[in-house]
Amino acid sequence: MPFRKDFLWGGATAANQCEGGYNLSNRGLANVDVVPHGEDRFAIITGQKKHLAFDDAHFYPAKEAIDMYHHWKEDLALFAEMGFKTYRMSLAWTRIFPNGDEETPNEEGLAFYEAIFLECQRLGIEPLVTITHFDCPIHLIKTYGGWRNRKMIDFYGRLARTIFTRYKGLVKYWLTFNEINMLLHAPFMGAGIVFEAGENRDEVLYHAAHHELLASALATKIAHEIDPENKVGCMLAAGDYYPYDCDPENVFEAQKLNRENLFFIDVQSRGYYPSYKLKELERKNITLPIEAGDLALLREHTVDFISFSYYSSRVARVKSDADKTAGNIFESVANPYLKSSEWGWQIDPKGLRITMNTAYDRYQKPLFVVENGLGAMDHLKQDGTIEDDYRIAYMAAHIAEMKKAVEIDGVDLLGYTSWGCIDLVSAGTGEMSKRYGFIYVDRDDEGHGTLKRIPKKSFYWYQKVIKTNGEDL
Ligand code: BGP
Repeated sequence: MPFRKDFLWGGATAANQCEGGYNLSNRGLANVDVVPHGEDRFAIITGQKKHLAFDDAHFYPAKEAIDMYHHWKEDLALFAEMGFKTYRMSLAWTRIFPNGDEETPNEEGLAFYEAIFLECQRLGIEPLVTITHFDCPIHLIKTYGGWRNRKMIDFYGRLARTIFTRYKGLVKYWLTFNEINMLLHAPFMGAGIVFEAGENRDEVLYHAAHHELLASALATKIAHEIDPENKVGCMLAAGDYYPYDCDPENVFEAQKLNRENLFFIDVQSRGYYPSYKLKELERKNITLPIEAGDLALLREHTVDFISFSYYSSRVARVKSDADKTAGNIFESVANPYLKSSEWGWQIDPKGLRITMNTAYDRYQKPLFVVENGLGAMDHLKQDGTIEDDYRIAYMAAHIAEMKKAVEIDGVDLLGYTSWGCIDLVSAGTGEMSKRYGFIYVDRDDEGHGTLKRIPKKSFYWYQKVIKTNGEDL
């Protein structure tokens, strides 16, 4: 049998994309609440446009989303019906520390997540918790400038200590930062960074990166101190670069882009800054704000496992006149061998196996695929059903390759959580219509709908996959 007996099958969500209840239980505002959908969204997320409308959560996604705040019990019951062994979710930082820098946590927020974890325990579902999934309290952005400021490490450390203590015995698997490498590509989402005119952007980004890497190591340290049973993972937006062809220039370009993308995991897993990055920073005249004890913290508190999202592979080519393709924030050269999703993300199941092998060869630590899936337009038929065969085909092909990575290549894999197991708000578009779920949620891009949950055809397919431990795809 390829997958281990205790393989963690499940699905993944993020607080800001599904919870709603943005002002309930004394929750504070976060960056993710104030990013509009529509034309400015991409520019704001990626730091090309300064965003100043901080005082109002002015769009419905984070305000109400799919209102999991009030539907979580029903949603967990549906996950249990599918047979989930695990559920990946994130905590809204501002529900626990509304401003981010308080001494005392907000009890209502803590109790909200505790109830969810207790229900998971009752249902036999192991929670996999992302401490921050693109969220940063607005107060910390306004007052401290987000992760550019070293003080963020203390605030994050306090959050980590609070949740590890409170949820001891209920949660064992933790991820420190969702897609930590997004910090370099989407700095407002990844690090609460708003650039000032004339700033050296690279310098700001690498200072923020140093702080997040230290915060991740600190959280790992605290997690292990509080409960040696805790397992802490890093989380990367992954997807190997292929050389466009065998032109050595393109082969080298692929190697360069691959390690560039793996930089954060190199530090989180090996415990030190890789030489290629130190040389790059030297060339750019950037000095990392390293203080006494920093390097020891990174060295001594590396992660227990490597987790990543995988949606597509990418292509590297030195000449930049080639066709471009979309992807989660990353733009890449189009691969002529692959088909694309409705949003132009190229579909490459074999790329998952390749990406898994790269990560396992490099780090020799257990892997966890914590995001993968197809964003598509679903159509609710007159009879109330959704026949998402395209999603089933996508997932079956990816799981088949994942299986080969385990069975043939010997990769140690802890589990698989598909992205957006229930329809939720897209991070990229801020809209509902890009759906990933096994469960349809009646809600449209304008926020209309009954919020009714309807299992899709893929719901019953995934149920069978889990039941047969990946044998029947
Ligand atoms: C990842 C994020 C998720 C999720 C996913 C799909 O980068 O971690 O939050 O949203 O991508 O992206 P999108 O929602 O843009 O389709």
